[in-house]
Amino acid sequence: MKKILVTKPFLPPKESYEAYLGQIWGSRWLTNMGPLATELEVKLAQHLNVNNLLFVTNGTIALQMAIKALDLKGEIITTPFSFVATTNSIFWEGCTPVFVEIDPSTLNIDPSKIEAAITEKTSAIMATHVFGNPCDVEAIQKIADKHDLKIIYDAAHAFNVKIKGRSIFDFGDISTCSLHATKFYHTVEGGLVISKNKALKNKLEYIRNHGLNGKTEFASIGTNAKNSEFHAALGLVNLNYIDVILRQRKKITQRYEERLQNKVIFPEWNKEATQNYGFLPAIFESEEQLLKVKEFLEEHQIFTRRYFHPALSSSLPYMESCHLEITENISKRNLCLPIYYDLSLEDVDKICELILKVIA
Ligand code: T4K
Repeated sequence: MKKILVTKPFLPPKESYEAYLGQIWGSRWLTNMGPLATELEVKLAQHLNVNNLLFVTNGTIALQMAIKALDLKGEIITTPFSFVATTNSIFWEGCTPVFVEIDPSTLNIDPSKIEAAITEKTSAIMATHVFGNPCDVEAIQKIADKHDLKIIYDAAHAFNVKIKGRSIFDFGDISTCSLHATKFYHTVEGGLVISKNKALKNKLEYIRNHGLNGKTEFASIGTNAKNSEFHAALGLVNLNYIDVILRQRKKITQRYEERLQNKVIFPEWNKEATQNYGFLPAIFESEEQLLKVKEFLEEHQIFTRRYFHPALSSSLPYMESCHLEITENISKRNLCLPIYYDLSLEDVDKICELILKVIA
């Protein structure tokens, strides 16, 4: 029986990558923002139609850099329904995460509950566009303006998504993205930091390179968040496949939706936004039902993932637990089903059939 995992990284034809290897061997420029990393930054900024984009090592350091560049202190309001990197980055930068409930239909932070969590120590809101589904950016911006707070969007899942024709990375003070192998578009390991103005971009550029401004002068504290020519090369090749990957993932998503409609709940997508079909979250009636489905699929060598369970608000050993009813409920019932570029529709049918056998 063949194994089907929740995701499988896209790889282009080997020869297209090898062509870049020739260039790297010729130049002996391997890292420290070489020609390929620089070219990738330019091409990504064009593709996404954003200014002030930086290519970095991964989506986690991108978040840490964002907190550092905005000089955030004290409390940061955030979502408990995300990958642990969102909360970790807040802790890592010496700030305190304050969790706010999610909206059970979109799975994103519920803007109507943010104001009640604001204290005099709050410096920012860090919200995740979960599974690439945009948060209510207008409502969040209004709250931030009223209380003079910064906004960081963890857009790790949201590459290529647009809201009313505008890149999702264009909202908030800084948006970050993950270009990890498991993502819709990837550079093996990689991340992006997109900031709203040139001054912030300059600051982030220094931070990315040890705080150096030029060769000997230090502009600020810094870290090493530079990515390599090898990663950039794969990014350059993969950029040519975005449209075909998107088309294929859309077909797969639609097939799941057709087969499973009225049997599971799919999160409500932001009506003004496009999708990238990066994940296939399905919410089951109960945790018990989800576990039965998961186990049955595993018996057939099909592996799903409980992104994001357990909820961050009740599971981190370095943080006091808090009980958030809606988040915990969703977190127990959400299962991410397999989706990747070369998953066949026949396999999707088979997965759905098995699921229906359990829940019908
Ligand atoms: N913010 C959010 C909201 C995020 O979701 C993430 C990362 C970040 C920030 C941080 O970004 P990065 O620092 O990672 O750039 C995975 C990814 O490692 C992680 O990037 C991602 N989110 C998270 C949602 O998922 P795991 O621990 O679930 O990955 P793993 O190794 O279990 O892989 C998942 C599946 O993919 C497996 O079934 C096997 C398959 N796989 C994986 C890899 C790495 C392959 O077939 N080939 C591979 O090379 O975290």
